[in-house]
Amino acid sequence: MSQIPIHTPLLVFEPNNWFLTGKEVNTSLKTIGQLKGVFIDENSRIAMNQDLPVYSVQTFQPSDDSAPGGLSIGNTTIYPGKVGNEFFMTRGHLHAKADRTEFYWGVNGNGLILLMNNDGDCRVEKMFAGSIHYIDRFHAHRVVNTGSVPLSFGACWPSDAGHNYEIIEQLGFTTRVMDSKHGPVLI
Ligand code: M6P
Ligand code: ZN
Repeated sequence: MSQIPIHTPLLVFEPNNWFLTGKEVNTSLKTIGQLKGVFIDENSRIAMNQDLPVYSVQTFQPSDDSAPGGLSIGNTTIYPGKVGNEFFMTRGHLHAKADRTEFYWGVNGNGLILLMNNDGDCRVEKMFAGSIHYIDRFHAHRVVNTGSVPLSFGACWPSDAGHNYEIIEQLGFTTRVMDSKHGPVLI
């Protein structure tokens, strides 16, 4: 018999419900009430059920390793829905250390990722199960669920990247994704 132990993995990505399970996975929910100022139609947002979930975020940072070289992994699920005519989406952020990059990959559903550079130019890519997206340095990033089922995506980023939400709160994304008679449109 081998003396070398075989360990169970730290984390499991459940293929049936797109949920990360593991001892130190942190799970949080963003509700309509927590997303003040994120959507263009603030009156519609205020009129909605403030406890309605918009998206859940799961993150795992091995041993709290935020020293350079460490990686974190996450899983985000954006529920289908709209505020006014604007599709549910993440807040979006730039990294606090803005030269840090990230990968996102689509796991379920359909949507768009917005990648905005310092000049406010937005690159928009389709997100779907199997799509892979490279978030380059100095690019703010946000994901929009344009479909009728939950949009789940994975993410992997340097643990020391941090989140800068202020810049998005002040300047916003130059591109928004709205529903229309003809389907999703970019404005
Ligand atoms: C991904 C990662 C996380 C991020 C989450 C939700 O899982 O990029 O770092 O927190 O998406 O995005 P946001 O923080 O912009 O709401
Ligand atoms: Zn990021």
